[in-house]
Amino acid sequence: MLKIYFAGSIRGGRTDAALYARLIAHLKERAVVLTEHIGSPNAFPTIEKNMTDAEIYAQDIAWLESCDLVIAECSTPSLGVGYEMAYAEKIGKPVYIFHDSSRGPVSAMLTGAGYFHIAAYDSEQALFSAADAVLDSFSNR
Ligand code: 6K6
Repeated sequence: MLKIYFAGSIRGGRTDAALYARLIAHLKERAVVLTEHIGSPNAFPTIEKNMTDAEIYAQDIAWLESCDLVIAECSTPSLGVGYEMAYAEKIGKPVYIFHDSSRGPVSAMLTGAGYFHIAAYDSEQALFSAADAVLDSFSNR
């Protein structure tokens, strides 16, 4: 089964945590999501009390190395998500970035890189459909 590394903001802000959870549940109908915890309803820092930062980093890098693709929801800017996307680019993993069109463009470092697949969405249904199209393209490979 396809292995997805889902990236979303944690310390950058949990405004979109419920959206991450719904998108992760949708993706899990067809794929394995390695990073299910990103949708945890608990607010930072409650969710972090069981792991050191070094353990979090090591686990996430191992998951990035083993995934088939990265899907990042970038409506809430996050330093960690930016780092993960740059790391994924360096190791050649496909990266699909989704963001809410009403909340402004994503960083020029992403749009300007020429590497990332970037799509703005204007409704949750449009986001799910765009994610489905990504999964379709992988299942046809
Ligand atoms: C447990 C449950 C939810 O969160 C935790 C512990 N914290 C983290 N666990 C796993 N990955 C993390 C954690 N904190 C940050 N990350 C990684 O960085 C995730 O893969 C996110 O995509 C990204 C978020 O970065 P920040 O800068 O917004 O925290």
